[in-house]
Amino acid sequence: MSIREINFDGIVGPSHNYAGLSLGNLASARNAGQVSHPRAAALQGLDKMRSILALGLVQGLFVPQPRPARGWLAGLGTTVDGADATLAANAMSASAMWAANAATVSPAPDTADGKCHLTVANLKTMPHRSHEWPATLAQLRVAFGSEAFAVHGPVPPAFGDEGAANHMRLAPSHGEAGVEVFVYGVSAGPFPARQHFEASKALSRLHRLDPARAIFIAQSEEAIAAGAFHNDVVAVANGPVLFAHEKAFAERDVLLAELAAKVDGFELVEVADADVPLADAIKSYLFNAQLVTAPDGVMTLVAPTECRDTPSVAAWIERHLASNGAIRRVDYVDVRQSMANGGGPACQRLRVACDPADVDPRFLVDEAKLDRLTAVISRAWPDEIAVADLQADAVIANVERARAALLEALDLTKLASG
Ligand code: SUG
Repeated sequence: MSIREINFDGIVGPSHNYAGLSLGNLASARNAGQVSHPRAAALQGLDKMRSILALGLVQGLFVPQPRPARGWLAGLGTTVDGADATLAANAMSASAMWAANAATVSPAPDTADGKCHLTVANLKTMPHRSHEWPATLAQLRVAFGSEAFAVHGPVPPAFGDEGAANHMRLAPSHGEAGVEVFVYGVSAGPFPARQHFEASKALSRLHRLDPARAIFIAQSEEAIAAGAFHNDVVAVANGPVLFAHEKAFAERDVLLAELAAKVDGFELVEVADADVPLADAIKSYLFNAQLVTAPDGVMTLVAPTECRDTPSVAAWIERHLASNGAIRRVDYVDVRQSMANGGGPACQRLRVACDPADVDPRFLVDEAKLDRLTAVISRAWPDEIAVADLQADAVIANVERARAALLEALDLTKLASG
């Protein structure tokens, strides 16, 4: 078995829009009411996948969900036409594009039964995200249908779970036993804490982790209040390296002591608030970058272009690269359409360490497949969507047609209804 890191990116759905639905997500609030560009958004996502392939990594995808979410509206006793504008927007969100919130993943070397465990996230805190999980689960069951995986339904909705965005894994290498860090939120001033401690504990049990190698740590209240609605906005891990803002965690010293004791070769790359204030970290999404080890062994940060454009962040990156630190290369990607809704490069991907041979190949991509997807999206995705038009018949027909064309191109029409 050869375990490799695979990033499964959510293809940006044709209903991508800026309805401003996520309280505590500053970009989503700032851009509420803007006209979105679904085609450009999806093409930016495909270009990011090409950047990852170019590094020599394996790349995967998830498909957009059926929108509008007609079944969810029916459960609320209404329809697309009958719903008020807010409810309709909740049913039209393309938020499943942020695959880091699809599930939490514990790779085989960490689990008692030697399977790679995935638990779909219930995303119960935000209405527009709470109806994602059934279609996500259907997809996980196909992509990870082999014996090598154990796919779990959601943790009961009493406890909010937002998936891998609040989970990090540190290990000497992807194929070795790791330490899993579950980050939860307690209280957040004006904003909701989305990951509940009980949900994190449940995940560690469901995934059959060794309790000695699971760490539970609270997000700092200051980080959530500053707009870090998910931990992956202020921290990311790769191999034995933790890259984090100094204000990410409530009990920073406790976490670092545990990691130093439990992870062979643990290395901290910490950014001081004096160098990059929390507000700049959140605006630029420095930590919502993909920190990956290319096959040539070079640890690379695939960061949003906003990092280059934020002076404190650009200066920090320059100093770090010159200092011979753990991150040896920084590549920039333009995912501005997603960023405007608070989703950076790392939000768009679910990282799964597994043997690529165990994954349904329809969920893996190469350049040729990306070319085919580019053609479908260029032809079928709407150029733009105004929030006021989210219930318009023509918009809805276009969104449904576009998704059907994509499923057809990927030979995944069995996912048509969810
Ligand atoms: O849940 N934005 C998402 C962004 C998720 C980012 N994911 C990670 N950090 N892993 C969210 O807040 C936009 C809201 C709208 O469509 O109006 C939104 O849902």
